[in-house]
Parts: sequence; structure tokens; C-alpha cells
Amino acid sequence: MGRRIIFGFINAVVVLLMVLFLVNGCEQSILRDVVRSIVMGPEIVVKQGGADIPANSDFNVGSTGSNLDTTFVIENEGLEILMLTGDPTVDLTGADADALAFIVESQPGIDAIDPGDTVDFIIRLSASAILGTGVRTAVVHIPNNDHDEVSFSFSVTGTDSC
Ligand SMILES: [Ca+2]
Repeated sequence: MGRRIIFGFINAVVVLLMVLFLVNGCEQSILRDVVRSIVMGPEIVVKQGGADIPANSDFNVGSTGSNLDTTFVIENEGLEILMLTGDPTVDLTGADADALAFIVESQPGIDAIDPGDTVDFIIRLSASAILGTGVRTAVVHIPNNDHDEVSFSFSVTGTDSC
């Protein structure tokens, strides 16, 4: 909470500075970019099939009788390097993750994403005769250094039709 207040304060100061630059009428683009990078920092965005997956939302991977892989994309829409700080980088929690119904089939290959760059990871829903048919769910955790989304997470749901 304290951090948000600090960033809010910094944002207010930056807006004031930008107005002053504008009034001044000078070319201040370099300084403006420096100020923006301080404020905006890294910005994590997670996508699947080109669509944003908001934090804390639920994504349905579908139904399978064997293995179903879904590729997700982590994008850095900020102006500083986005660090993926987890170990493992992408982690799954929940009873169905513990039972390996959902696994991270492929981790992001890097833990530092430059501004504008992306990295993929793959989550697999495994159908299992042991678990039987039913709906499976797990929570996907992507710890990172985005100022307001350091514990970015969302749910995945899918149906085991085995
Ligand atoms: Ca953010």
C-alpha cells in the first residue's frame, strides 16, 4: 500500500514536470523518456492466442482424453527489463497440480525480458485414468518485478474426458 502511494506521488510529480516541459516548449524527449522509464518500469502482460489474460482471471484450456498443451506468452510492455523471479519461473499450485493433472510442460527459457520482447511457456492438461473424468483446475503463478503485479497469477481450468 505504501508503495502505491509512493508511485502515485511520483506519477503526480512526473505529470507536473511534463506540463512544465510543454509550457516551456522545448525538446525534452530524452528527459521525458528517462522519467517515463522510472515510472513505468517493467509491465507484465500474459496472453494466449493474442488475447490478454488478466491477473486473477480463469482460463479454460478445453477438454482432452490424452494430453492438451496450451502455449502462453509473457510480454513486457514496460520500459525496463521484466525479471521473472520465481523458482521455478512458472509454478502451479492446487490439488490437481499436485496430482499432476496440470503441469508446466515448458518453462520460459529466460528470466529477463527486454521491453517489447516476449517469452513462451506451455501448460499441459493430462487426462488420467487414475483421476477419472472431471474438471481440473490449478493456479498459475508468475513472480516478477512489475511494480503492481509482483505475484501475477491466474487460474487454468480444463476437462479430463478420459
Ligand atoms: Ca503492472
